[in-house]
Amino acid sequence: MGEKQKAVDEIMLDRMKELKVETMYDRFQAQQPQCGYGSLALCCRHCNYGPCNIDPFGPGPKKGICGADANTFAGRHFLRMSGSGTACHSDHGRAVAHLLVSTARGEAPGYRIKDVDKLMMVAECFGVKTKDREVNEIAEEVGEMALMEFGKPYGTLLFLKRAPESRQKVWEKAGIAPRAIDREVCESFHRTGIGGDQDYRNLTNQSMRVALADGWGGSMIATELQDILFGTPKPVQGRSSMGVLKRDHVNVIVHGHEPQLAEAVVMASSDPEVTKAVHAAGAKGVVVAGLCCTANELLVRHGIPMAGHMTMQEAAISTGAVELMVVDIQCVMQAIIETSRHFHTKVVTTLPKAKIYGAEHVEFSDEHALDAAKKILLMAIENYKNRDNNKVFIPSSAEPNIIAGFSHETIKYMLGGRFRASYRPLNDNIINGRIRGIAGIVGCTSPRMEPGALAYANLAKELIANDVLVVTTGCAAGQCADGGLMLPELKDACGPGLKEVCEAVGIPPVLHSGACVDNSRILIACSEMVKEGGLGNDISDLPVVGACLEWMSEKAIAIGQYFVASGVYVVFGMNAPVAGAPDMQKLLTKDMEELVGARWDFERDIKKIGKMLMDHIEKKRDALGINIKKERKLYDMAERRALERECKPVPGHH
Ligand code: NFS
Ligand code: SF4
Repeated sequence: MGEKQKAVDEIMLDRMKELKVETMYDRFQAQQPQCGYGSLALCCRHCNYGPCNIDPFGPGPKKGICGADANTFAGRHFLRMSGSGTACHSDHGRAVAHLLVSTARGEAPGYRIKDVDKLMMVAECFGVKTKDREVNEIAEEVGEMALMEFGKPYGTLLFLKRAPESRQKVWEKAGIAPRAIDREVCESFHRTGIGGDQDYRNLTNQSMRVALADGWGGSMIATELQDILFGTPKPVQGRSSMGVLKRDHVNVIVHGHEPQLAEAVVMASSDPEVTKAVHAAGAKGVVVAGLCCTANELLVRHGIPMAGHMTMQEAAISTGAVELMVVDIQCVMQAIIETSRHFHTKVVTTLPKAKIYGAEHVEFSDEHALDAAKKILLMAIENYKNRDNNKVFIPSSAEPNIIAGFSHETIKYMLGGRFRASYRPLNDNIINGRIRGIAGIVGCTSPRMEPGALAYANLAKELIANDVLVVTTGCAAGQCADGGLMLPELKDACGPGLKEVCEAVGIPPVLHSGACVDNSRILIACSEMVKEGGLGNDISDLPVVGACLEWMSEKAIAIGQYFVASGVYVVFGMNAPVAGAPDMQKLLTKDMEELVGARWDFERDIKKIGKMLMDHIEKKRDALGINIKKERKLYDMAERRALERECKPVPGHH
């Protein structure tokens, strides 16, 4: 590869080739060419008259057997993806709500309420009384209220009122304020069956509503309740790279999404019985490392190392150094069973709703989490003796030290200082132009990109060089970490304005905010920026953008759609999932702007995306009138603060 230093995924891929281990890149090749109808959303098999195809170019059929046209095909497809993505994040949120209730009742040994402040905040938001009540009593009621959000018969979601009022009005006017979460998911599937909703515009309204039930519902419940149980992320030092696995240790990888499993494994790893067994097995200790979003959860809360992101799960096993990979749900590829057969690695599933044929199963429950976690660790230790040292290959690539753990509370605290946590300094720095805007870089990694291409990391570099502050989550965050972008020294790669701010505040220019469900933190941050004043009246006025370059999961579509429906311009790489239906595509990429003040863009050429994002940021800045340099340059931050004390900012005036 010439002079370029190889990235970990490239190194591992070479190794897997050497060992003749099949990879997702091989299977990706075997799938080429992929079905054109499917790629364009012109395939429907929602009933047994079908499958039906629509011919986009030639003389073939333009309708399904029921008469559904291309826009209906694509509208239904898009809604089903949004509904399915919402179901994933929300069912995860539900599990956390159950855990909060059982913890409060003392029925989940090992777990406890860690962040009482956040509990109080959520209690207030839910209208739960806190005065003269025990913490556990409040927590139980908050958990039950959260569970009600999934199935309440009347009203809209309680967290919606955390959005700026103007945004709530947009939702009301468009008729897309989500009701109970399960109801929106259920209705989405109802409407997309044969003979249901057959107007792509109406279908898209529902895809916004169900996606909002994700962002402001299921995902937000997951994030906030996890913070209550496991702690709100604060900046921590961590490591990311497969190099975190150790030759002389028992290596256990926790893979999936719901942090309750991973937290239990971490707790159990210091159990005396476990420590004793490790030493008896001749190992120096146990390394617990994360993969995919579980990794992000562990990293931002505890600084526990991250072994990799989505497209690296087979590679992690192929180090030959993993005694056991324990998984819960989402983004766990069935292929890892096959990979594990090349090595001594055991794969263990834990949830009744997610078994994999060929894996061992240790059932995990709130009541017996610690026991299950201990059992799993002992299985891993027992397996240590089966490791074939000749097969061990741990890429010794630099293990970048990273700083992660930027919840929206931390950002506020770091910016505003201890006594006056506030977004004021951030807003001021955006107004004075030191920071041009903020980009959320989120989402999956894909074999459609060459290994080592580091598309997210390169985009992040381009943005920070242009004074755009980057917030990142999910596998995109994992890749940015691998790209060495979360080092504090990186401020030298920033434009001069952003550099100054990062230095003053002590943050890296790329902020790791957690897992994919934690994108809800970005919604809250945007809402608070609006409420802080000076940057317009609504989220859609902010110079804020979102991007997902290598999307693959339906969850990514739900996330994109809730950002757009919340007023944030979003660009996705890869193919547009509705490309065979021009009106539907125009609705997403143009007409949605009139409805909700924001829209999608899809761009295959990843290199163009940075410019699209920056153009949008500048457009918003122009509209806010903050690009008139002479007005703003006169005030520095201290003067602005002084000014502010006299005249409180009126939202929307600048
Ligand atoms: Ni998000 Fe996380 Fe990764 Fe994509 Fe999968 S792990 S929830 S879906 S691939 S970012
Ligand atoms: Fe064909 Fe209509 Fe049935 Fe879809 S719903 S498979 S388009 S007949």
